[in-house]
Amino acid sequence: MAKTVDAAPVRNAPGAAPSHVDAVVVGAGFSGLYLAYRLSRLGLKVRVFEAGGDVGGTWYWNRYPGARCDIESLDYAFTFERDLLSEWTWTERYAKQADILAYLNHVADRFELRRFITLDTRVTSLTYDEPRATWQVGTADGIAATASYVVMATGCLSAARVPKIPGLENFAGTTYHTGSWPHGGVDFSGRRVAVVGTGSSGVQSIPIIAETAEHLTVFQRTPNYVTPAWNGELAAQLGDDIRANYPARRDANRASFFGVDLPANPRNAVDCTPEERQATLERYWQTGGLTMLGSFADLIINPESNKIVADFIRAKIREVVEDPAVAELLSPKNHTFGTKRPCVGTNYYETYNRGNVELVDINATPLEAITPAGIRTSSRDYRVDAIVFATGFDAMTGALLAVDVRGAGGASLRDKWADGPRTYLGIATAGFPNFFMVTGPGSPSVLSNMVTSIEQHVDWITDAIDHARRTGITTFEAGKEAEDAWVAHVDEVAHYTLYPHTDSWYTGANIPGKPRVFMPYIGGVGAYRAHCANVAAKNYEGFVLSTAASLG
Ligand code: NA7
Repeated sequence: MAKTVDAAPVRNAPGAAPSHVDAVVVGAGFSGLYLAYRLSRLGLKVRVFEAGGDVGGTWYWNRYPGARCDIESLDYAFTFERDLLSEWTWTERYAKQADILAYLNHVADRFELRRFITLDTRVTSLTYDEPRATWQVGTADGIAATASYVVMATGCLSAARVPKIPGLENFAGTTYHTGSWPHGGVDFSGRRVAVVGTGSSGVQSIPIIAETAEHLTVFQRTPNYVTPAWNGELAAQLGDDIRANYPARRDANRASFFGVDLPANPRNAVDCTPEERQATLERYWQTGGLTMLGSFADLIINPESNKIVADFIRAKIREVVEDPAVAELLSPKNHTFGTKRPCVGTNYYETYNRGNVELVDINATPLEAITPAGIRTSSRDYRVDAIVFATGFDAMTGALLAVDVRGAGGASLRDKWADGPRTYLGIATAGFPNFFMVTGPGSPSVLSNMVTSIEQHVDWITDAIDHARRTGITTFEAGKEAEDAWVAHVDEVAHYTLYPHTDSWYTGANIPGKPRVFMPYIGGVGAYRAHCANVAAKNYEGFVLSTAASLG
């Protein structure tokens, strides 16, 4: 896709005052693109800064073999413009990375958004100038702009993380992280490859890497529940039918629990007979993808019900994997189904039946060091030419706190969130006026279809900024009491479920030293959406809105 950036980069000549815009957006993925669309159409002067070399966000960076979305294509797409739906053809049930990236490039071109975007520019600091109610936007080159509003569209899974393993710098081969994959692709043929990590990225890439690598060794710390994608061509007829009924489908997604209208069984597993449970679970397994989350109403609140689902998946693993010892290693034991991000796979378990694939349980034999020739565990050395780190992200807060954000009185966001993120609605945080987050911690975000949640947040934030401008409000800030109440509510709802009891990136447990807080809001997308709308309708209840006069 040709790059047609016609914007003058907002880099200032030495000594020149940085240009002032109404709103700076950080990031040009789904969120940043839609913000550029909405804010510019309100007549605001907007500037988007993007660290990458092009638009796309997650889908720009995550180019690893097998990368695809595990929300169905027709649901993982913008809904704000009906024509977009009819003019874009998704060819598969689950779109691959290249197709989603092409779609986002199409959106950028179609709505002429590139003129608002400055690429290859990482925002490193955001400093609030209280007397002027203005944000200074810092990059490696200095202050790039000042803005009345800042909106963080930095994504929930964008701070890629390679674990600190002794000796990594001495490795003679090549290392990769799935979240920052080389643009030209990687040819693994004839190479001995290691994959570290078996989350979604590992689960998607392992089967593809195994097809070309001479030998693949998978280093597994936690086995995950992997349900089958049953990906396939999206028949044109089906696409047409869905398009015809699209408004209803879109509305159902918006009102649903997960932001995608998964078939949800209203019955509790514990109330069903063994035969009914088996038939239900088989039906959901055959539907595939993330639908298993809807198989029983009580599976995320009742450990007994959850075990019924988990046992079913463990039995499936034993059916597929020929070596019983490997099947046992692949079977999750220490966490409940769904409370760690479930993975969706194609030929994942089957891959372990290949002669060139080996599974290493690094709980039994911990990973001790990287040597020049490969990986050393407590029991032996593995000789490899390439190491793929599918080791995930500093999720939800990582990209936000990578920026040195200083709010009113010079207060640091990193300090404020030292014991865990504190937000009102996952949209704003007290002490940081005119600063908004798209899908921030405390919102459904990663527990939902991200596009549904992104559109809702962007609409809410844009409407709030529009309201402020029309009514002479100069500072728009989360109130401390409302924030405290929201944080308590997020925590209370979380503890009604099994989620907080599992170590996962939802709780920050994958990052050594990160405070253990269940970060997303598990109250459901539909209920959350209604709550946000209600807050807005009550003149932004819980926010502190000030006019220039009231600021003195
Ligand atoms: P995830 O889901 O965080 O998976 C990372 C994997 O890497 C997981 O299996 C981790 O094991 C493993 N890991 C992390 N650190 C280490 C170390 N130090 N040693 C060994 N293994 C390690 O990231 P993904 O990129 O797969 O998926 C991210 C999301 O993208 C996904 O959930 C979807 O929403 C899309 P652990 O489980 O922590 O024991």
